[in-house]
Amino acid sequence: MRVWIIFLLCLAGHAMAAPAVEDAIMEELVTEEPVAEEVEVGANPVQIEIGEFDEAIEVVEEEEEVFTENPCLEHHCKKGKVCEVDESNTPMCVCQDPSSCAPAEGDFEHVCGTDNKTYDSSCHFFATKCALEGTKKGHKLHLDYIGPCKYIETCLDSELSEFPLRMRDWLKNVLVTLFERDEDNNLLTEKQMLRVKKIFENEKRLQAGEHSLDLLAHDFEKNYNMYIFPVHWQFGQLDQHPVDGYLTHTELSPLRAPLIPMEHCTTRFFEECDADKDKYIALEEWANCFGIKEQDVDKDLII
Ligand SMILES: *[C@@H]1O[C@H](CO)[C@@H](O)[C@H](O)[C@H]1NC(C)=O
Ligand SMILES: [Ca+2]
Ligand SMILES: [Ca+2]
Repeated sequence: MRVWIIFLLCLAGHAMAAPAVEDAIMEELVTEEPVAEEVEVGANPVQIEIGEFDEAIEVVEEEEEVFTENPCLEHHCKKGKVCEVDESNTPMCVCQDPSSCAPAEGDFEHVCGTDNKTYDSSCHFFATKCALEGTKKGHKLHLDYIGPCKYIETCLDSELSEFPLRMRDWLKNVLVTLFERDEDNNLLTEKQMLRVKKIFENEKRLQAGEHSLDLLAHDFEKNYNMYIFPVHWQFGQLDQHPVDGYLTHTELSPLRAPLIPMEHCTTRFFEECDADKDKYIALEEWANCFGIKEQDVDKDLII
């Protein structure tokens, strides 16, 4: 169980921040898991790479011929595909056979698809998805969350309203931690640093820790301005493929996938966040579901 939690947190850490701050983010998240400190993050054998969920990132196939022995060495394929050469020695990406994926070393490598089927690993999942490419079924299939499929409790209305309270507070703390750790200025840009500095130096800031929902709600009301930037920042972190002011299911994955097994309101929260139901979460929708007022939504904050 412990490894599992660390695994999730490493993932969350990867998605949200640079590896150097993973343990800090872990501290933020695992307030009820005191065992976390004993485990060395770097030594965790089950860490997976940042690109693990980037199913939609098509690596542009290279046009020019590369005169190397094996043309596949220079030819990158997206997840679920592998490179093969045809008769004329031209490399191309073809669907990977799931049986060629490395066998999973345990449950913690399993992933659950939106078809509520457990796949041995994300490799197995993406290989399967590739084989369904072009079909309606393949189009609808996404990686839903990390871990074997399980029963996820229904999220009640009252619980749903708690989700943004904790998430906002967490985002603010992640940023403050990044600021504190960022001696070399490479975790945050200069502009971001200035914004977070203001939050960090604000004496009224609610310190990181376990807080009641009442206190979180009260703080949001009183110190509303401190939450505007963290909400924008997280959106910018996710809106990368492409950077267009909209989050696709895949772009949201690094945040959702590790969170769903721990927070049963995750799916419903992000579903309802897409207010116009067009399958994309626009910045305005995102800001709104975190309680940021319309007049404070500012594309320029995403730098
Ligand atoms: C998904 O699968 C799990 C495990 O097999 C099961 O317990 C759960 O009820 C399923 N969920 C849905 C929505 O069918
Ligand atoms: Ca996008
Ligand atoms: Ca939308």
